[in-house]
Amino acid sequence: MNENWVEIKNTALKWIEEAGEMLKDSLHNSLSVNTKSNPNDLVTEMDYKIERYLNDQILHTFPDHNVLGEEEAGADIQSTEGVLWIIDPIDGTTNFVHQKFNFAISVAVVKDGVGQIGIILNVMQDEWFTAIAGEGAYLNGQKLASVTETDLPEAVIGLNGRWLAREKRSGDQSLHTMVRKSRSVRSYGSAAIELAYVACGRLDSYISFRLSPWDYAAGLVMLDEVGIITTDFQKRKPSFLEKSKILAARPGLHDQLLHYVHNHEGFDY
Ligand code: 2AM
Ligand code: CA
Ligand code: CA
Ligand code: CA
Repeated sequence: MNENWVEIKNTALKWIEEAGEMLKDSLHNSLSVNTKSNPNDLVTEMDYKIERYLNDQILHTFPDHNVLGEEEAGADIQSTEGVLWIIDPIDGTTNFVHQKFNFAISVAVVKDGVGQIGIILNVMQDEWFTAIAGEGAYLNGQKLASVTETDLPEAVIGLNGRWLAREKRSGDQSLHTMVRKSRSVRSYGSAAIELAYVACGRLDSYISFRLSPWDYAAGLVMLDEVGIITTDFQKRKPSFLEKSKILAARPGLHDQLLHYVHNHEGFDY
């Protein structure tokens, strides 16, 4: 079957717009917040509510598609055969709870293992990052330019301070050296937003030591469209089904950064 990706993207945009309104409305009420793997790993009733809403819309409209989500959807999925939606109902739940700002809905559509659509909505900023494979990436309808090469001394890197603390314990210094040699680092608390920021040039790179497909699937489609190189720390293409380390960077810079992170394979939370 030949899918009409433009039509599917436009349908998804309507659902995501609705979901974004649900999230904005929820900020007026008190939220039930729980922890998952550790005390810093938060989940709210809205994470479940938004994922269920998107899951139900997708399966109602496209009964032969599959859905993989962070909270509940598709926990048994082991293959990217057919059409697979990969969704993160709230990326940046800690921001959602603590800052009520800088959180996103991230939706990707993948067919037979190839990313076709990527949508990231920065909910409170009303910023829509969208991409269809081969058709370019857009920010609020404006086409994003292809990126050019850059070097570490001119680079602003998205990086969570957690990983520097982790390196300190390990005795290694290469990440610290990388930060010192860079122009600056930033940490926004949402992997999807940070990847979108690399796509539109606000960041030159984003690095994370442990992410899941719903954190980066939409970003991958977008970054490919503007010429950003996105791999794990061994320069492999990140998986749509398994956790991965993520190094997204402009050409030239990507190889320079690999040198500083490639020996951090064992790093986790
Ligand atoms: P989340 O908000 O959807 O959980 C925080 O720096 C970024 O890392 C967010 O994009 C967050 O996604 C992601 N992340 C992935 N695994 C995480 C974990 N175990 N705890 C906290 N954040 C996690
Ligand atoms: Ca989470
Ligand atoms: Ca996430
Ligand atoms: Ca999430």
